[in-house]
Amino acid sequence: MNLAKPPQAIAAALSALLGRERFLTDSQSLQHYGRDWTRFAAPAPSGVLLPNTIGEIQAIVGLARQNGVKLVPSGGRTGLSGGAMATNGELVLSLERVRKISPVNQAGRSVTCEAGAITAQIQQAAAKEGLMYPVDFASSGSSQIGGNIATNAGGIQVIRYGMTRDWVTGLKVVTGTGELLELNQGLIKNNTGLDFRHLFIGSEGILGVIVEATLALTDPPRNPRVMVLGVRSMAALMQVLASCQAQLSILAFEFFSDLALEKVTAEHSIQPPLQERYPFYALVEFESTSATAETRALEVVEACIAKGWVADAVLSQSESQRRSLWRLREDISETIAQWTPYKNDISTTVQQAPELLRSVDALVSQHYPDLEVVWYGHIGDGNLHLNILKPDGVSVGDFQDRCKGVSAHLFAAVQELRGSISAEHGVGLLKKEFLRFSRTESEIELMRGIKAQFDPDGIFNPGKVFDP
Ligand code: 2HG
Ligand code: ZN
Repeated sequence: MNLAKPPQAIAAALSALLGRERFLTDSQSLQHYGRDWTRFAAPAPSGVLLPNTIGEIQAIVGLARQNGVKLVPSGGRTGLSGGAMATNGELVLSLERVRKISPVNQAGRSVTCEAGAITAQIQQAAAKEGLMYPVDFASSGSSQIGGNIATNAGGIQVIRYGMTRDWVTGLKVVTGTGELLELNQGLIKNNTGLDFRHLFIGSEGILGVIVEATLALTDPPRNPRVMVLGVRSMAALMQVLASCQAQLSILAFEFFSDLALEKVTAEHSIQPPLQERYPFYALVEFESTSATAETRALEVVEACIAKGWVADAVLSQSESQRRSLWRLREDISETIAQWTPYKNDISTTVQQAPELLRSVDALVSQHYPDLEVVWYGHIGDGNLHLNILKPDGVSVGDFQDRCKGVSAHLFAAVQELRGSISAEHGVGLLKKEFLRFSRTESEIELMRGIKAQFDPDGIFNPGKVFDP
């Protein structure tokens, strides 16, 4: 690893500000804090900063600005596009100590928390008061709310509750000038010109650093139940989605392929959910609000079986069975990480999802006949995760080069459908060379202009999303 050193002048000032225990330069810390969950670039930060307060963050930004030093804001580093990677001598600005969660506001149904608060702890704080923060995903035990907001994280119940953006009612951010902005103050109603909050949500740390957020909360669903359905084709999957949408109170509609199921069941030594194997599985979660809701769900499944769309099904009979069925879907990403997968995270409108599936399927059979391809995702949101597994004996570099060649075809197909090359993981380092498949040159130029307004010296997360 290339061990860059922080410039002398700033090193002395940072030591004075944070002390040696909160300004780390040992190689283990640089490795740990310099990377996220992606494995395609080597971490090479020059130091790691662990501020305790927003005031310290402002002081750090002031020092970085005076000395031309770059900062990479860093949360739980569970991202999948390299947005929190520090690969070029930057200082990592970790939010992990700035993590206070204030008491839940019952009347306002909201909670204010500092950026380093862990997502699951916010969910627990809300649950204690009988409320719910509904943006949920497999990494919620280690992801931090600031990172979720910076990437506008999605997850497994977007079909019902939307993305992170839909739950942020207030933000405090420190911009590239060191100024602290308070955006929307937790207000539900505020029509006073441009809403900068929404520029920071999904900005991937390029405009400044999110330091605090106020989040809206909602009621938890009543009696959620999960069904796993064996499905013979992707076309049938979309018919099942339409039936469930029309007749059930859906909380999630996810899918995974048989190879995804095979990997997860082998990894955890568990039984597959159905007696036989099918090419695809739909995981449907629905709210069972009345005595008739379960009967209605069974009727929907029976009708789908009669039409030939569903081959077999299982319905959770207890909370523990519901959780076990969810693990079949939620554990896929972590299970396949051992194959250093090349990840695609694409979307179209839901109505165009069958077309997306068809064209992606054709490209996969043409370009990857020899490789293991794992399909899964939030198909109820039109979002598909396509993971290509690296075969043994092939270097990460060679594998990535081969997959990137195919990405150009894949993203052209996405562009044709006016979809997105990054539905929920962000652009970061990994997808920036493909950004033009989803955004026009003039839009990217506007983004550069907006960055220059908030971060005139370009100190925040340089080289992420687009080149300067
Ligand atoms: C999921 O939906 C996550 O499980 C991760 O967004 C997807 O690893 C992936 O490709
Ligand atoms: Zn996902």
